[in-house]
Amino acid sequence: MSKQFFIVVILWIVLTAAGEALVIALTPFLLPSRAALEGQIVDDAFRTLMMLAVPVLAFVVAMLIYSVLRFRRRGEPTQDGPAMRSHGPFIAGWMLVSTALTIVMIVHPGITGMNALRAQAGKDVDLVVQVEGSRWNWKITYPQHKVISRTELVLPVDGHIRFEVSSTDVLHAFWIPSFRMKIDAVPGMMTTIYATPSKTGSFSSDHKIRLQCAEACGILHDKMMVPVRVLEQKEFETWLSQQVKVD
Ligand SMILES: [Cu+2]
Repeated sequence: MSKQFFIVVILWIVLTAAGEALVIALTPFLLPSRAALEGQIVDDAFRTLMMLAVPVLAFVVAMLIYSVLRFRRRGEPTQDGPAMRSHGPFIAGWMLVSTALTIVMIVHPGITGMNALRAQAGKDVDLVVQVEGSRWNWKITYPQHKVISRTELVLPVDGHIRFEVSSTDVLHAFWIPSFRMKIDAVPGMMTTIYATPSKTGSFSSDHKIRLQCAEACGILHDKMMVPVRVLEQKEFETWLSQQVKVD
């Protein structure tokens, strides 16, 4: 093993170990608060992708650091550098590893994560909530209870909820950051997404618990938000009973 190769490999291992430690230590602080069961699947996928990305980045940085230090030139160059030579085995190895990593990511967390979300979505639905976006507000309907809310989205904790999402004008997107669930609101069609709130909470104490449009839909796009409130089942029923019924 040449000395150059040995130094780069050692540097790579050290940077990878430091990077993985940083991912493990910082991920809980980087991610927004989580308030739905489905969020665990998404967060696990995020962490796995970060951990797979670290060795790739570490290799590039290790090569860069070594090359900058080892092959640095002091003062102005007086002539052209040596011609570039291609390194066939190195390129083949790089392609092979990149392709293998991509396939791993497609299988896990790609397919395994989608299957886990699909299995979660397939559970019995406790509540249907229709969410209709229009520039620049959300209309929230509880069709089973004939209730409409335009000022907040109220949900029961531990209830498996199907959101039926639509739009009256342009593309919007249904997004509750702390649920990690997002889907387009498309004019002329209904899209569905499922979530199971896992803890009580509200926008007033955590601004990630909000329904936010996530599609640039016009000048007031960022204001297209309603606060979310997750209540105990009993409190949710009380809230429903206090609302004006519509036909
Ligand atoms: Cu919008």
